[in-house]
Amino acid sequence: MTTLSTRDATLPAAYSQALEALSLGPLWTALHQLLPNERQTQAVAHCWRWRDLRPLLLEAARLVPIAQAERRVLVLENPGLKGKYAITATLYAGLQIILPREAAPSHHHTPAALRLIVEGRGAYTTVDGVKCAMEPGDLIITPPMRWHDHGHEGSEPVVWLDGLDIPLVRALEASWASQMQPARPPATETDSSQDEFTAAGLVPRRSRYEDTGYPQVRWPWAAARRALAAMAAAAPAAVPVVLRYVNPKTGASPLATMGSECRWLRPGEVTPTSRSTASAVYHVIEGRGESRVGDAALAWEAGDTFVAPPWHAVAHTNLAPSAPACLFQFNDEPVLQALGLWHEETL
Ligand code: 1HN
Repeated sequence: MTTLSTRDATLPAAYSQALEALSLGPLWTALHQLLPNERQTQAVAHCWRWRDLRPLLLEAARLVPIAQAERRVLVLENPGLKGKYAITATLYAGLQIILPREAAPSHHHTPAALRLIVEGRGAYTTVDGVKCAMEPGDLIITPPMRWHDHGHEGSEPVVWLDGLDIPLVRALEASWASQMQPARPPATETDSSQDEFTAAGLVPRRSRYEDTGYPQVRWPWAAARRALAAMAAAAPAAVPVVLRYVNPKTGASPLATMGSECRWLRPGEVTPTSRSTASAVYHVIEGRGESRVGDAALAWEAGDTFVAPPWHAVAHTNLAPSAPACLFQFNDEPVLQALGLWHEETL
């Protein structure tokens, strides 16, 4: 937020001082800053290239022991929000790296997190004892106040994108985390996406997993990709191919604060342009293309992450002549929807 003008230079100095002395401020000096006629954001459109980030992540893994870092993460800081550890006013994003045989300790906290696996195999996240395998493209959520840690049984570095609602939760002064505890062996070998939520429209009458209100915490990319490919094969060219990740028992966003989607762009496809009051972080799972975000043209390829601040017109283009492009996206749409603040415009 920019500093608001709280002084009216036309007032007698003694009057302004009297106001200040009593912790009072004139509204009329700041009214139009509080309620601008155009939507405002300090966040800017930006793309972080995997090509640039990957060597720096591998170097972090050499330089910083996991025991010291607890979470070995490079944070994607919006250039318009320097020092805020935020990619938009409400969302946080970072890239986390873990090496074979490392363990990142267990904690729980009020902010919600989601993870999209970028590279490598053999790592896992444990969410309240449920072991979630991490394969490239998988989505895993850690809902508020669920214990989680990360382990690695494979042989290559594993990197994932973390998305959290920390800037929002901090604005509400509701951010809190437990002390770290050593990671404990998972209580299950699989998560419910592997044995209970394997087909759309079918939910177990009774789950063998504990009822936490979050029946599904992992969405394997293999299943999401199959669903996208089937939809793309059948949908007319003008129909965008987008799937939302949902709680299979309610159809709502699995997390109250963050929504997520995956999108399939057919070769050469250009999407319609739209803007909404939500902010969104995109991650390229496969393919190459370009997205227009406001006035910026962001070229991207697999592994890149880019941000669309609120009310920025967005359109995506798949630049490959014969291959699909797949974009993952997370956003703050559920919050805006719940507060009656969500609007969308097709341009
Ligand atoms: C966190 O708990 C994780 O558990 C990653 O992997 C990133 C960023 C801010 C606050 C908590 C994790 C985080 C985080």
